[in-house]
Amino acid sequence: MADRRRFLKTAALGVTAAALSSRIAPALADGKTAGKTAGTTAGVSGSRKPRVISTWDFGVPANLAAWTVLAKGGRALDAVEAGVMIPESDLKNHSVGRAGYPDRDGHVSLDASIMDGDGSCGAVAALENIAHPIQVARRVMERTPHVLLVGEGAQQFALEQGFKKEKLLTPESEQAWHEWLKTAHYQPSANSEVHDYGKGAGGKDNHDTIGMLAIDAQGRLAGACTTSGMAWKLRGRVGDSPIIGAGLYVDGEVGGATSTGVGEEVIRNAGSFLVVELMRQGRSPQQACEEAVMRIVKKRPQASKDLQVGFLAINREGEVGAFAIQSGFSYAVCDGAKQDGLFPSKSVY
Ligand code: SD4
Repeated sequence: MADRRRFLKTAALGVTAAALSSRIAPALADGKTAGKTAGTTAGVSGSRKPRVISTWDFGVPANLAAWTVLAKGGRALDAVEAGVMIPESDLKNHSVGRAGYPDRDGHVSLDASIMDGDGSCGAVAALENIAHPIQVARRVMERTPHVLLVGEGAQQFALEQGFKKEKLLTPESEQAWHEWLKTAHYQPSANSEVHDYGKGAGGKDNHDTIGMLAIDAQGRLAGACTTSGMAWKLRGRVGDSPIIGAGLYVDGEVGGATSTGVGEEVIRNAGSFLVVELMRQGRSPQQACEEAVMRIVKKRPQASKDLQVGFLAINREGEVGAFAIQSGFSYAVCDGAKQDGLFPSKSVY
C-alpha cells in the first residue's frame, strides 16, 4: 500500500502513465515500483546520525573506512574522503581509481567530486595517472578558487600538490581492453558494478562508481563521488560524477544525493540537484529518488528499458532513500546500530 500511495503521488506530481512506455504504465497502475525488489525489502528506515551510505556492494568496506572517522566524532567531509579511497585502491574494482577499465584508446581516466554541506566543492575530470582523484578534488576545493579541473591541467595541479604519477592500467584491465577491442562494441550493461567486480580479462562494458554521503554526529553533511566512468568511453568523455549537481549534490540545510549508472542521463536531468531540491520541497529521500528516476524514464521511455541509473539520498535527519531504473542496484548503510548494512534498491523494472 505504501508503494501504491507513493506512486500515485509520484504520478500526481507530473509522471503521467500515458507518457511512459507500455511496460511502465501497467507497473504504475498496479502500484508496483520494482520488478524484483518492490515491496520485498524494507530497506533502511528511520533517522540516525552519524550515518554513512554509499552505492553498490563495494560500499560496505568503503563505509567502514568512513565510519572510523564518524565514530570518533569526526567530520563528514573527512569521512567521505577516507571512505571512497578504499574502492579507489581496490584492484578488484575495475572502474574506480587504480585498475579501472580504460577508455577505447587504453587510457585510464578518472572523474571525482567532493562537496561539503556549506556548498564548498571541488572536482576533477579526465584525470590520468593519479591514484586518488578524490584527494585531488578536495585540494581543488580547498586550495584553488575553482571548482573543476580537467585533463592535463588537473594532472599538473595534482603533481604540483605532491601527488605521485603512477600507472593505473593493471595487466588485467589491459587484457580486458584487448578483449573489448575484438568487437569494439560500446553498450554499457546495467549493474556491471556487481557482475564485473573481481573479474579480470573479458569483463563486460562496464560502469562503476562509488557515491558516498555522510552525516556526522554534529549533523554536518558531505558527499563524495569517484569513478573511472564508462569503460571503453571516447577519450575525453566526462560523466556525471565530477559534475556538481549531476553525480553529487549536498546542501547542509536539506540533504545530499549521489548517482550511479549512465552519466549522460543524469547530466541531462541535473539528477542529484533535482533529488535535493525535491527534498527541499518536502519529499522524503525515497520519494525524491523515485521522482528523479521517473523524470529520466518519462523523457526517454524506450532507452530507459535497457539502461541503469540509480540515485541514493540522505536528508539532514539521516533518513535514507534509493531508487533505480533497473533492479540490481544496491546500497550500503553504516551507522551506530549496524556497520555492514547492504540493501537492494527498489526500481522501476
Ligand atoms: C559515469 N556515472 O561515468 C558514471 C558511471 C557509473 O556506476 O556510475 N557507474 O557515467
